[in-house]
Amino acid sequence: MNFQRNDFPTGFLFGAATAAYQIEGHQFGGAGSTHWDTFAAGPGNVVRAENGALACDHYHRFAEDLDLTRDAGMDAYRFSTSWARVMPDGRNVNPEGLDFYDGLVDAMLERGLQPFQTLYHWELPSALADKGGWANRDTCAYFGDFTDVITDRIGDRVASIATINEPWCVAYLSHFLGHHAPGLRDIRAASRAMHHILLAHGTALARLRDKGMSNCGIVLNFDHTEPNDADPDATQAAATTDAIFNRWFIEAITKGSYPTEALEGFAPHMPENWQDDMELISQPIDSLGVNYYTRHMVSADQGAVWPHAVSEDGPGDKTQMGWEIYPDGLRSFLSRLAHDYVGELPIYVTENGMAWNDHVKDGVVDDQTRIRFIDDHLAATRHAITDGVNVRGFFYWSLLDNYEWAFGYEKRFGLIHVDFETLKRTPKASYHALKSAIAR
Ligand code: IFM
Repeated sequence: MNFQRNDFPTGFLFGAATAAYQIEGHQFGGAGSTHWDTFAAGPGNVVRAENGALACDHYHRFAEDLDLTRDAGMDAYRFSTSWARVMPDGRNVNPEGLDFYDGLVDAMLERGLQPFQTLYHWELPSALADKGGWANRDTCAYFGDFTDVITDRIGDRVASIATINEPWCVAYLSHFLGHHAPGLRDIRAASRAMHHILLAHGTALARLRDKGMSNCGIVLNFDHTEPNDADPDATQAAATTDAIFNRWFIEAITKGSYPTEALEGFAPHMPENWQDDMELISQPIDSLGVNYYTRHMVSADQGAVWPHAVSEDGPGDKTQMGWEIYPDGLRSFLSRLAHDYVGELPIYVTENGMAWNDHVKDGVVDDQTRIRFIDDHLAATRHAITDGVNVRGFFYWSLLDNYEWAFGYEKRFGLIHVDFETLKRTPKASYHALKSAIAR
């Protein structure tokens, strides 16, 4: 890598991120069925109908995984606490689930890793999905109850709590585009989910404030969006796409409003009196998590219904996901967020990474493309810091190869290779390169 730890401000955190369902093994420890289990069981939804039942078996191997995180010289570890593990039916507590996270947090602290918790990284208990999931307003209050339960157990030891991971994926990708659980293509359900996921954030944040927590935020994903050509309709389509993907959540949280371009489509289907929730949604946060992966080019499709837009991957080199590698987009978002929305508020890059078709050969995974990827995105982060943006840390996605949702186990994002037959962990060349760069 072309940087060293001291190229970043003192106290800048380097870490890796994971999420519960993608690594733990949901069949263990009394966790309840989630809407991902049922989505995966439906034909054509997930590659080979794979699910998170075993995943990386982190449930039994977390000590080894955290040893590897510590040995890489990392400062922090981003993880999520599965609602369905802690409350299998979404309402009643599973003591084993609480014990697991209690031990996990202690194991991080024993290794000198700051625990960065995310409350919801997509494991909606099936019992709540049956009642309408995120289209149902009641789910927000239930999420508040889950927040209370898990925070009462581990809140005294976590460095940071993010309420929701990537609300765009929870709401739009899952209820409008149908690519993630629950796999709906329904504008009414999508409009409600777009609002309710923010109401859940606001509800959880209020519960956390009641407990005196002052290390709270949310993790949003951003996708660099540009018009594909000079056609004014393409410019409009790109603006609408940007409003849905990049502005809806951050504007609600920081300004208490939704962008007009997005409301044009959603307003007729929104829950009644949604405006009354905006005060709760826009309570101040303590930090913002930014997930960034790629750029999309947008063309107009006036023959189609709203949002009259078609997105395609940008023209540059692609990852195994087919996503364009576009580090400038990260710099641009960090600056845009500071300038337009959060000012001096601490920002963490909570996810950035790439999938590649990695193989172990003679005990080695030589992932040079990932080394360049990380280097270039950390350079973009450094540029943003030089531009005056208050970026406090960077978490690579992901520590381990894992369950990549609708793509099953096929896409490998990890710094550490996982053989899904034997579950053997093999640190990749990128793990070793990052370790050398961030060594003290
Ligand atoms: O694997 C996901 C993660 O769960 C959320 N952010 C994007 C990653 C890569 O697709």
